[in-house]
Amino acid sequence: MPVRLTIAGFLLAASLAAGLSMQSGMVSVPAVAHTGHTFAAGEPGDPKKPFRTIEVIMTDGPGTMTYTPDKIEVRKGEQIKFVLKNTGDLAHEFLLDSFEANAKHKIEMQKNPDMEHDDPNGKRLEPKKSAEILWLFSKTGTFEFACLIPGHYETGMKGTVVVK
Ligand SMILES: [Cu+2]
Repeated sequence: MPVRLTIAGFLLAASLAAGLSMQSGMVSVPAVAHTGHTFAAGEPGDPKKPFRTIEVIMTDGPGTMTYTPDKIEVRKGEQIKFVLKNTGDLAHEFLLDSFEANAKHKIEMQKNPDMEHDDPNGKRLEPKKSAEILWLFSKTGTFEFACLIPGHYETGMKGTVVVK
């Protein structure tokens, strides 16, 4: 993708300008985040403000992959701390976004299945790991959380948040 190469080239140039040495031959170019990423579902929360905690269990079994719960309702302006627990045997993700953005992102993930997520609105969890996301639902609408590791969404790893 020419855009990514351009950004990577820019970052490399920036690193060099910042005085990083190439002598080791191990200069690491920072991974380029998903291009055009927006927070359709609201914005990162403020830990100093009140929040409600919702635990979301991610798991897998023979022919099934699920989130529990898979339907969540919140009020506009409410902050939710998602406590994510992967109790399955496979890695899973929780990516909170619009349906459209998740669908687009899913196509990217098919090309790059090992894409790591550690964003304000999304985490990738190895088996038996947990993580938290504090989120402010500042807009009404119906949003989606999804696991976009190839095959997982189709197997059932999707859920909705309705913001009223
Ligand atoms: Cu998954």
